[in-house]
Amino acid sequence: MRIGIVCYPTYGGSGVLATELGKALADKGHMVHFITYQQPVRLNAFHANIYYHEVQVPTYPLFDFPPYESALSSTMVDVILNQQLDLLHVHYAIPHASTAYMAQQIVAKQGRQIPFITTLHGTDITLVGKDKTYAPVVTFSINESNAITAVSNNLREETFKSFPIDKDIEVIYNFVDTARFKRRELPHFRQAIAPNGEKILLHVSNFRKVKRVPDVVKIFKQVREKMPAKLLLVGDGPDRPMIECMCREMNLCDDVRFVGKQEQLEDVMSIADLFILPSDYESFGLAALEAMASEVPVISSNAGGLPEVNIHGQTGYTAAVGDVDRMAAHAIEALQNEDLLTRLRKGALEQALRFHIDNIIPQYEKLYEKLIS
Ligand code: GMT
Repeated sequence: MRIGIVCYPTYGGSGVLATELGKALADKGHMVHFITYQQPVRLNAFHANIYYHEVQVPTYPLFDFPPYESALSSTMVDVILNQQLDLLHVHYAIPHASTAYMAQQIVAKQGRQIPFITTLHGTDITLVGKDKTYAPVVTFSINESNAITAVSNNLREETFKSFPIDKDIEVIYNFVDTARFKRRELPHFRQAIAPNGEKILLHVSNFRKVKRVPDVVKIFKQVREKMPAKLLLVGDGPDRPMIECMCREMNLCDDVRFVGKQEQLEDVMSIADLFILPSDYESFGLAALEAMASEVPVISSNAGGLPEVNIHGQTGYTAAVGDVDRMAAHAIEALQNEDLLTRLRKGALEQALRFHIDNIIPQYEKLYEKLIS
């Protein structure tokens, strides 16, 4: 098949998932065309079946807001017609579903029918999409999608609760490439971060409010009071300066390391003992799944789709949003009991294998085939 993929090319989970999906489809012999405003972060190697079409957004003094959506739709039209695409698969509803609809209408005028699939990822529904400034367009373009998928049952339910959707939404879970995310012994790296054998807690995010990074630091403080430990904070975003300040005030700077955005996430995952994700909401929690594939148990909130991924008592622990004490108690319990930690690590890996890339890609292929036929 000839598949056009549209996503945010940055470090966000939706862009990561879309890029990994495109790479996996290309490995299976499909022709994959990424249509994005910059090279997707994880699209970092040449592949004979992958094409990248950059959306150029010309500026003009009149524009306070350059019309990105028009540029994106026009690029989609160009790629659909010139690369004979069979379908478009857009990730994150805003603005990708409405731009796909527009492109679909334009090529229809030229006698080309092309279906588009919208995959909902989370904040496009639960945060941004609900805003009344966007809601009418989001509702319309989701309903006009030829197929809609959501990355968890929770997100499917949230979508039906928030918008009048008149079609079914298929749940196709996110996946992990377990060949990439697998635990490897990296003694030098571990030694550099935890020179005296300290336990390593890890958090990876875009440092937005929804991630509750202050809770990560509070959990770490309680762990640190009980045992030697280090906290690795990976990623960057608006809350980072506030978190740095918080660490200084809590006198934790010697034990907290901010490493910024990282491409070699699998190495970072490999040296961690626990992954912390106390978010206000996660439709899924892709970073937690990647940690679990690396045999790192997860301490998370029980918000959104997280309990579908992180099974309380088996792959780690969940607690109510903001219940820092409970999350810290679970972290301490696991870190102080080697047998328990080993059991959780095994459980985390077993659960990650259920979301193995080979189990999930055929679900997308089946959906594509149904739409094309
Ligand atoms: O978490 C973010 O803020 C980024 C966001 C995105 O769209 O890039 O992530 C969402 O999609 C991921 C991939 O499907 C999910 O794993 C995340 O849970 C989801 N984030 C939220 O729902 C907050």
